[in-house]
Amino acid sequence: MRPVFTLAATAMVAVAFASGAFAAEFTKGTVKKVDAKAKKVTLIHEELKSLEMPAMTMVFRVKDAAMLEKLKEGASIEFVAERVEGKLTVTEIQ
Ligand SMILES: [Cu+2]
Repeated sequence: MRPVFTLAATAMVAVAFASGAFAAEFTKGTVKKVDAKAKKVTLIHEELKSLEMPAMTMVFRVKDAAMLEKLKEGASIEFVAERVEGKLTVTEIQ
C-alpha cells in the first residue's frame, strides 16, 4: 500500500472516532414516573442492547438533576443508560 493511502485510512478511522460512531446507542423509552426527590425515573424501555437487557419497565437513576426537567410523565424519549457504580443510570437524553 502506498503511504498516502495508509495515511488516508488512518485519518478516516480517527474521524469515525471523533464523530462518535462508536458512542453508545440511544434506546427508545416512555417516561412512566419521575421521582425528583430521589433522582430516579421509571421508564418503559425497548431492548437495551448495550446492557443486554430485554424490553421492560424499570427504575433508573439519572446522572444529574437537570435531566429530570426533560422527563415528563408520558413523554417519549431516547436515552442512553450505563452502569455507574453498579447502578443503572440514565446518562443522556435526546
Ligand atoms: Cu430494563
